Amino acid sequence: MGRGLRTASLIGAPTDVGASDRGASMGPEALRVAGLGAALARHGLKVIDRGNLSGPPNPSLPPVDGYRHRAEVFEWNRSVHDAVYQDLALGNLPVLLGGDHSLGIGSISAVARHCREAGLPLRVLWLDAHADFNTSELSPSGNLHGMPLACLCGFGPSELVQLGGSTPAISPQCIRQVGIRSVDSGEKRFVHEQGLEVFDMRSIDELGVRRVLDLALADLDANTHLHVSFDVDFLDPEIAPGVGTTVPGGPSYREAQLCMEMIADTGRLGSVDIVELNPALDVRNKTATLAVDLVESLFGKSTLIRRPAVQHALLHEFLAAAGAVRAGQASVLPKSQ
Ligand SMILES: [Mn+2]
Repeated sequence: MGRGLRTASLIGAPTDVGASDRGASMGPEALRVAGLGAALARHGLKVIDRGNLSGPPNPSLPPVDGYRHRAEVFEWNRSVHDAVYQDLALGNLPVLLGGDHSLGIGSISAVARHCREAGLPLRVLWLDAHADFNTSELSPSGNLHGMPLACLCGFGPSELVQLGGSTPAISPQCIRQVGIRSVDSGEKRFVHEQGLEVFDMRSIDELGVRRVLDLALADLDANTHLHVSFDVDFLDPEIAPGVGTTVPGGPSYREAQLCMEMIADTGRLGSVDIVELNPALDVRNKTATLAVDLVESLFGKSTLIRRPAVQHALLHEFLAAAGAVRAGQASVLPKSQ
């Protein structure tokens, strides 16, 4: 990192076998149509579009032993794992275009394997309305897109749990969840027992995005690989209607932008999932366009070329003067520059 051009590889996984609603299988094309490749290229990345992986169709069957489409979810995740792992080995930054969120199992187990082999610490930032920490016993639906984090932490079907070659793929300690506002009742207890660090919407209400992201991104060191798993349902459905499982009360446009910009500021971003975009439920591809806009920020788009020292100096000058104005000691705002 920091040396020469970084290469982002777009990996499409057009499937919705892990979801409740059909349509997330069209997500990769919608992201491409919204200009994802060109947007990343504008931010100094070399972009390789690897096209779409292939896998089994959606058989639309009911759950068997607590899981829907277990075999199909495994097939897709095995392909995702292999593709992501291969790009990481080449030094590229994989961008998984989902597809439903069960694909996070393949993607993150590959990232975890890469980090284990390279001796890098891993931080997984999970931006989502849901905790995705269900098990077959806890899940009301059996849909595997509600279970990826539990699978990654060792709880789930053996073939998914073992996908990355070491079980569990990750420990709950490396996960930070942000934006959570819908957790099933049994899942709630399990998340607590496993000690997941969850920044739910209440914490964003009370602390603000800035403080929450400061906490979620604390203690990254110079080697840390930061993986962002961005479920588009993280966003408030008012601005992002194109998802299957909308939950009201999510981050606003500005809150989401700040979140992405703060992640970019760390300079540690190593891999990304963009999942659960459902064009069948979208309005004129508006959610895909928004997702691309936010991903641009994730890769460093900002309004200004920020010079932290100068910005802070001006801010302090302003705040000091504003305090003086309130105290009746001054009547004018500070001259800028
Ligand atoms: Mn999710």
